[in-house]
Amino acid sequence: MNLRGMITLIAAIGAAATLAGFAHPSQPRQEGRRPRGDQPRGLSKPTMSDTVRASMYADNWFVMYVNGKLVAVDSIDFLPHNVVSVDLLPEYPMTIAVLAKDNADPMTGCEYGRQIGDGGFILKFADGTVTNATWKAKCFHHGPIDRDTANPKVRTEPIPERWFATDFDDGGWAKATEYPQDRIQPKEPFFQHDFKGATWIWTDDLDLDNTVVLRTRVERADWKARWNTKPDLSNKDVPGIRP
Ligand SMILES: [Ca+2]
Ligand SMILES: [Ca+2]
Repeated sequence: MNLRGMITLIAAIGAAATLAGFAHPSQPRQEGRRPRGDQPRGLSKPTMSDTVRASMYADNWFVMYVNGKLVAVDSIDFLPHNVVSVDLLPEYPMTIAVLAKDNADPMTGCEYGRQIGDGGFILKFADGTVTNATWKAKCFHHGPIDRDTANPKVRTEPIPERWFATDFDDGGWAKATEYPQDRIQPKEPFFQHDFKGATWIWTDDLDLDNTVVLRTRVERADWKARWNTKPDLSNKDVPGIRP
């Protein structure tokens, strides 16, 4: 090949490369791809290795807030009994607030007509947090009073507006009562999850206290977030989701 032929060949290769889209580094290789270099230096993001798995089982239903934010709702109101597992990005100190309900008619406190049902709640986080008697517990719906199913009456107390808040004062509340597993008799899903070290809790009346709030605060004095990013989004504008 003479010089002229060589120049023609090089020009042809260049034109083909341009058409293929990878000869000009200024062109994005993929449309819509975020160009590099616009992330602040020193940005550290949380990853799944920073999260902990949380597992909860309620007889019969619960809603859970962590650090004032709604993080889990039992997806099944009544039966079958189920375990709810979610991934949490923990930050300490960590306030956990659970509102749990037994299956009980609000007017009578009974279920299946004139039956008295029992409650129960258990929780384990992969960071070692478990339910036990260090938790606080308070009843907001009790009945049927004196186990009188023939003439059932209930006693109620309004649930405080900010029962889930980190700064809510539960100092006057009693400690939770622990219950042995054979008193609760959990169903099969319980045994398919890791609740080792956790204890069933409720108020001191597993049968008649039908709506309870359970709270605790987990301290980790030496804990520091590995990440330095904060959410830019706000979900406080979603009605019914977060206060
Ligand atoms: Ca009950
Ligand atoms: Ca029940």
